[in-house]
Amino acid sequence: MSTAWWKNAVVYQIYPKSFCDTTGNGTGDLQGIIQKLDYLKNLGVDVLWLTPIYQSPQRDNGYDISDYYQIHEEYGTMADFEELLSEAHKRGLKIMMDIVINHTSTEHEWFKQARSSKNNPYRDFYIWRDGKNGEPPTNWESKFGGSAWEYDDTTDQYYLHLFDVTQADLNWENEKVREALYEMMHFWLRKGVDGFRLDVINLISKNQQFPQDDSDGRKFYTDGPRIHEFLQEMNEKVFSKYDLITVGEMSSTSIDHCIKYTKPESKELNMTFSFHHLKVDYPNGEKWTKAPFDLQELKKILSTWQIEMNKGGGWNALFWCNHDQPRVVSRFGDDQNYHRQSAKMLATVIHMMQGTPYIYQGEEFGMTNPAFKSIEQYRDVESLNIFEIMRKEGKCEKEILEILQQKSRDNSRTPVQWNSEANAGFTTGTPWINTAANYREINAKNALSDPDSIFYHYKKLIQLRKDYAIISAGDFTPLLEDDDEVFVFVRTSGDEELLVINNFYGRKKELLLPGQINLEGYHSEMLISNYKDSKPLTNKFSLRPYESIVYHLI
Ligand code: TEU
Repeated sequence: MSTAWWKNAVVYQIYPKSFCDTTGNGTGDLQGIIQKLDYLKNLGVDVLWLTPIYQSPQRDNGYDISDYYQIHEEYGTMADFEELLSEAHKRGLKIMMDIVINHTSTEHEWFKQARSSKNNPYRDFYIWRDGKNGEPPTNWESKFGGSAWEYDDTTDQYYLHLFDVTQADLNWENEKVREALYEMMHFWLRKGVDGFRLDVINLISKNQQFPQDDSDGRKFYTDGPRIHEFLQEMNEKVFSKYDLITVGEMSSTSIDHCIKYTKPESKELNMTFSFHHLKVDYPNGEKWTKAPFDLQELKKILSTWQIEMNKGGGWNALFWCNHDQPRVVSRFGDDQNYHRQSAKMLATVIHMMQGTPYIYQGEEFGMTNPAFKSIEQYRDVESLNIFEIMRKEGKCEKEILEILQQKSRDNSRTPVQWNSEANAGFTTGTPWINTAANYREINAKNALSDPDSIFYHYKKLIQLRKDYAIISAGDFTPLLEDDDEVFVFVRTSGDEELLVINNFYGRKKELLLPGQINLEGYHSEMLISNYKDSKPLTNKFSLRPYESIVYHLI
């Protein structure tokens, strides 16, 4: 039934906790999203992805679900959700739910039953193993630090948790688990939701030997032995019955697997998020260091994924930001001296590639990292764990705080800056996490009243994707691959071309296009740029700081 409408769509991610609070309790809610639907319609996006809104103790802000069938009470009620769905649909906006099925909260009824005795019918819903000589069953590490196994003295066994100790991994080998989860997905689809984002979905199939070596164990469950079989089953039993958008969040995956996950013949998913391009500021793979980013590496990774996924018939989800990543303008741009120019340049890069672009709340008007000064300002379970671990390793507090300022997931979780009133117009109460201090200048209201704002640049990029088929369909070729200041690429479709030029730094750049670009006989038009007076197409450019221009050649 798939019409592949999602190939031309743009998705907007909402982190409800930080989006808009209508009750004054300091936490965003579903009514807050309803209030902002006209704003989102104006931006021009097609789909709204809501991060988890189910009942949850909120240890990991909803990625720890205690009941898949209830709305978390701070967010509202099921009636609020139904109202949101219908108000969104009235405006032609679709709703994508976040499906977290690698694990549940340890407060989920299944886990409570499972932990109570070895004979409980739910025992096998989770992954239990005996310890080895008083040690955990394997040396696998949790993604949030420490062992991935937790000892439970009721039954003298360990359970697996790849994330927080309150996020117990489900046992996908058990058919009853799979059936229960498919039934839950049908429940939401019957309500009328339009798609799913599947959390860490490539981690659900574990190597049943539970081997170990001197690594952290991820190779024994990432893109695991039965992953494609499980996704095909999910597709057959759930997705194939509806016209949906499905995107899998893939933790440290490979291009080959992503092709297999997303090519239509596989009947698995529509598209995947991969994260290799967001590790270019992790020297030697280490996230918890303060480090500059490597543009060469970034170009290489983006280009390779563009070319190889296209060749293999796969489809990319395109993104810079989400609720786990720092703000892109602070990360790969300059949020001080070239806030506007660099935010627009980065937007152009993502929106001119092949795939389905995702915008994370606040990105569309250039929200920045908040530069928190003390550990008391952080809320994220990962950041708080890592803080303790780094302290134990002997790092001084100042150094740890500098690392968190750059790398913490809370960088993207501060309240959406709606206007210059108290708490950025997010809440009339005390926000659950501090607002970035720059909200008086950087906010949605200011952006809407300025025709040259970052917001209108995003709006235009979204519209261009609707107007020019080449933007979603064209082939991708990188130019000037060795240049370490600019990212230039060409998109091609039949006789048509797009030339996309981006200066990634705050200095001028003399640029000569390579000989293979033959401009003779082409009519060229400038589609978008981030300076008012960018030059018509020639072979030679004197680019200004962060200048970014797209030409359409026909
Ligand atoms: O994230 C999975 C994931 O692997 C990350 O991006 C994670 O934040 C990173 O490894 C930490 O260094 C997803 C969700 O997006 C995230 O918010 C959840 O915490 C996680 O799954 C567990 O459900």
